Amino acid sequence: ALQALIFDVDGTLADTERDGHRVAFNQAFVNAGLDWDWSIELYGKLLAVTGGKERMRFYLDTYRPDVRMEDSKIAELHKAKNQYYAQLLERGGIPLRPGVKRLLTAARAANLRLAISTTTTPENVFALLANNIESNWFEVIAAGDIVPKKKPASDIYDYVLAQMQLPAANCLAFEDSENGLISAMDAGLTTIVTINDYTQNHHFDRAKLVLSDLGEPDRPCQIIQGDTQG
Ligand code: XBP
Ligand code: MG
Repeated sequence: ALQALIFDVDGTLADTERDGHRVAFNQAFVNAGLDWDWSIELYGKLLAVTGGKERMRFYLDTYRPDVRMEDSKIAELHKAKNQYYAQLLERGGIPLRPGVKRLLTAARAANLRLAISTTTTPENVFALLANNIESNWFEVIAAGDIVPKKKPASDIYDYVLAQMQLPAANCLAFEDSENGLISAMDAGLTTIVTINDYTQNHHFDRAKLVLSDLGEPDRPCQIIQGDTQG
């Protein structure tokens, strides 16, 4: 039987990328005197690489092969980015996606266990939750560099399952991206995808169900792929 729900964060619990992380990255770049400016469109391409530090390295390798940058400098920029990100969330910048709070509340009432499996830095998860719900609703918050290989590797979901001492068959994962879906599926999890602007053209063939979002009573979700039987 179903015992736990495991959630991705960025793009799934909230639309944090375009108006959150991306804006914060650009603030960090300006503040460091760099002329990098990640447009909405470019950021969509950069999202192919998960993890903020890894994303900056990918950007340099791909678009600025002339620039040399130490890992320590990238780590410094990443830290500054996350501070800007936290400030942005404190201003109430980013709400949870439709249906998220409703589902979490219903799951708790049904005694389902809850966990988080994300590529983002732990502080970013706490910043998002602090402005929306109690972080103690989640018994495991697996985030960032806690595993060496980020999504699409299954490591972060494997880690959550090990922590919860649950077989994948008793859990359901929620994701928004192809990298996230691959990660969850490779950990053996049945996965529901809620798409967003950045991920709507990703391949979700292996998902159990693909939805526009989790919906609200006055604004039901659209079923993009899959059926509701079984
Ligand atoms: C999304 C990501 C993250 C965030 C930024 O991960 O790829 O890299 O864009 O986070 P998920 P950091 O959807 O799995 O939560 O800068 O803190 O790495
Ligand atoms: Mg995501």
